[in-house]
Amino acid sequence: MSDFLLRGDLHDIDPEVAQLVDLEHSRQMHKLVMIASESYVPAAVREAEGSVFQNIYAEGYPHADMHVQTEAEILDYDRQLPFFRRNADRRYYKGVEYCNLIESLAQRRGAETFCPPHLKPEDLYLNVQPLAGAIANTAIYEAFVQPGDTVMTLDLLHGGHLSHGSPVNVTGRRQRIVHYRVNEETELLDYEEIMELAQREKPKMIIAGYTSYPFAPDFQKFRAIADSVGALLLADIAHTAGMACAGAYPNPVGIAHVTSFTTHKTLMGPRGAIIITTDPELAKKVDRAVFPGMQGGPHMNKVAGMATMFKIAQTPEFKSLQHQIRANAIALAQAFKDNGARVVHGGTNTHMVLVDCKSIATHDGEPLMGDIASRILDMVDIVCNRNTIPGDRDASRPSALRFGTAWITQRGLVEEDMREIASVVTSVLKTAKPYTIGEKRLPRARVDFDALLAGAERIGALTHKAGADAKVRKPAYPHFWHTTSAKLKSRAAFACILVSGAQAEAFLNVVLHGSVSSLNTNERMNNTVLKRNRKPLVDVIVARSENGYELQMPTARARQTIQWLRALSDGYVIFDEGDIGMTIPGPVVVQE
Ligand code: DSN
Repeated sequence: MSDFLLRGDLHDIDPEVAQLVDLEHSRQMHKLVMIASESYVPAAVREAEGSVFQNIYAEGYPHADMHVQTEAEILDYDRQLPFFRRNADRRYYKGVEYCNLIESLAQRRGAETFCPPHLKPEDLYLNVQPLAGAIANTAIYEAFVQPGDTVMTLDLLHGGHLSHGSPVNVTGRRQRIVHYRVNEETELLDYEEIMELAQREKPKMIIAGYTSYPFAPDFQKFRAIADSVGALLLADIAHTAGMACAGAYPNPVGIAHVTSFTTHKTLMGPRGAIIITTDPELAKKVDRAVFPGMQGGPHMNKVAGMATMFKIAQTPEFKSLQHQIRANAIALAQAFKDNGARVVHGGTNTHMVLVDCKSIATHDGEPLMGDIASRILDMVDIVCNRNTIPGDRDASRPSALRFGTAWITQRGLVEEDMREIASVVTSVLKTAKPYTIGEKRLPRARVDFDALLAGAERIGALTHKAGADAKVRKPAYPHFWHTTSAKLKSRAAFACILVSGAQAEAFLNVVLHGSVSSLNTNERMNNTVLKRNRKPLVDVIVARSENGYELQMPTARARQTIQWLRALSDGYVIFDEGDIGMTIPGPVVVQE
């Protein structure tokens, strides 16, 4: 019988998407990813996430009796299936007998993982269905605060989250949001100030837990503040959930009324979120707010991934990893200080470090800003993000960088590697000459080419040493601006570089000594590639072809020339010290 099951793997059916997946995997292994909200999700979790649980609609929840069952009881198929056939469950569709089991398993393992010593796993109520952290938090607002109620959270600019009442998020529109801030001098949370604010504003809900404040809050103090005004305390440990269940960060479960977290950051699970309470009445409100309040069918494939994630989270290896993540962040912060950069908030006791770019470089009164610094670091293959810090006026002009150590610790890097990273970051960014462009005075900067290249080479050595998924070591990542093929080491006397693209002529007219505008197709001319301050770099023969402009030069000079031309095209290196912000036309394509 013929069917329509559309068999075939991704490489067979869709080589284009397969190639993009391979390239992305290769990028992740060939760069140092230091985005604090990311991690490398283990293959086993991804396998569960890619499973046929994806196919199922399971609106509702497992049978309430399953809440108290142990893992062995949940997986006792001989008992579970007759029970399901006779009693059904709290779901709307049939065909969910295994969904009940996988969801109960994820809940049970999660309860065991987060259970504080004074409670039993059955005292914890987990909703594992929220599709994302912001949705989990919005559901919590839905469950516990009314429109117009006051909610107290850390200011986004000081480290709070979009879903902590930012005016551009739904959580900032229905309630009255009051922000606490870090102390201006210490840049740390000041519990007396927070208590005073709570007494004055009488919030109905207080949120503790942050996306870019690098110290753990004191959840006991927050609970005391919440109790003093009758507020509900929400601990949002999205970033630090993995550390919390490993004892590398305080576990708020059993202290806060409600705890929320995403599952894909330090917890290294699928993209999704979980809400935990220890109060069955609060749990009922949470469940109703998630489904049907916020969502329809849960993504059961992610729930399957969460079950596997929690199995991994209970291993000694995972616990060691989380402690090393923290140790690495502390070493990184110290190394930044040792290299003269200002570490915002004074340090860290989590997985993240914030560095004030203004402290690293200024030029003609213009400070280095976070966006451009993050772009420059991407060129040296360190992936991090711009971030606001206390003192910044708005979220669109952050003056800092946020670095996270989860992913690089997973790959085996340790404290001495953190010192190397901090040294590379500061040695590259110290060469920056910031400037602004346009009426909006958008912050930009350019750095020294040699420093940029040396930085990329040092990070290349670290990524080579770091652990990688065997599957993606080869082929090497092909899209670095700084890599060239082995052919350039050949004995051929001359090599040829092709410069193409709509801007090629205009680009070459700036970076070569002589204009190429007079050159017709199939004509050639002698010319010179210019380096910094328009000094000669290498003499070339330029030939115009159908494909663009061919630059012929001694093979020994080709690699450096390709790197230089690509860097000029990308726009982050200094060409003319007298005119740092001069626009070089581009981008162009520079190929061997
Ligand atoms: N946007 C995430 C972060 O990077 O912190 C949180 O949702």
